[in-house]
Amino acid sequence: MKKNWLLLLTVFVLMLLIAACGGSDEEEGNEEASADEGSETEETEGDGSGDLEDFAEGSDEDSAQTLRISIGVNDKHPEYEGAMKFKELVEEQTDDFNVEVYHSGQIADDRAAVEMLQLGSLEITIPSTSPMVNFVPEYGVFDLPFTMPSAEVADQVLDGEFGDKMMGLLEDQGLVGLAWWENGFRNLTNDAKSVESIDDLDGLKIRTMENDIHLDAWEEMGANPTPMAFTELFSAMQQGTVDGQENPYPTIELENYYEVQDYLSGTNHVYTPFIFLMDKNLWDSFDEEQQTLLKEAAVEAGEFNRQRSREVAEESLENLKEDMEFSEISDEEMERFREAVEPVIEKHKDSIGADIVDEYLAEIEKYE
Ligand code: TK8
Repeated sequence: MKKNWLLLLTVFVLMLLIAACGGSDEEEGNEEASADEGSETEETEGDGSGDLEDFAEGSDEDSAQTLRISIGVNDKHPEYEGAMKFKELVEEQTDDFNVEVYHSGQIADDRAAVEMLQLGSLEITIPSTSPMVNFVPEYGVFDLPFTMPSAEVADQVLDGEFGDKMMGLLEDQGLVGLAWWENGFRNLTNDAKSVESIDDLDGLKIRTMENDIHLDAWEEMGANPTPMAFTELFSAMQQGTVDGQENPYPTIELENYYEVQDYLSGTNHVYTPFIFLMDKNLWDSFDEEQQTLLKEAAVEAGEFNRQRSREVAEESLENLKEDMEFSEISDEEMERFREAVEPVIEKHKDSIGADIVDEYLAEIEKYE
């Protein structure tokens, strides 16, 4: 009798054990499936451009540090091409990092992305310098209208002592600047009328970046400017909240602004750099070899971005002339634009820092 009980008990315990083992196999089955799924998705995308789900996951513990890059423009833009070049250069040289690129402001607009770097919730962003005035007022020097004569002079000023000095100002903000990239020369578009003279700007509602110098400049030129994040711009034009905006030709074409704007004017009123930024705490956590690799990759990818930006700018202007009414601004009219904004340069000299403005203008003259 006792033996039977013992036998029964053993069988019962065994069954329990088998049941427990059977459950875990099942789970294992699931993980493999999802891993397959994950890699499939990754495979299909294959270009490392992540989506928000990937973003939320961040880096997996056991392997490479994930460097997530946030940019505002879309995946057709020369800035996106540059970011993918950076990914390629880094991942071909080391297994320490894997780079994910989030375009079209999926994660945040320029200003919010910089704040995320400061909070340590994002690794890299490459914003225009204009929203950076909200963090480092000296960056307003790049927004002084009609000061930069050409992209080539811009390269020399940015890649020289002045550029290094401006990068040095980022550290107090918990940021590190690794390279200067190109957004480009900005031009005006609108859906109300052709703009060939400063008088045509009268009352035109223009979206500007979140930057007081741009606001003051357009006001001085007679327009009615309103600051807005890039991520809100297309729908604002579609809904008629604004009449127009200003951006380089690649952005106007590749973000399809010609679908909601009829008139394009070759104002070339400001040259806007992009700046490649990283969270300083993260940067300080890397060893010298890793820092050198990332810096060199950011600079090399930046050179590629600049070259592409200039090629695309030429192509975009030709394409846009097909879809929009293009107005060249005459020299004498351009002179009137310049005169109109002179008070703005004077007004903002103090907020930027008179020494910075003088040094910047002297550097431009040196290379012109
Ligand atoms: C994209 C912006 C954009 C800029 C603007 O994030 O806001 O108009 O020219 O390129 O940086």
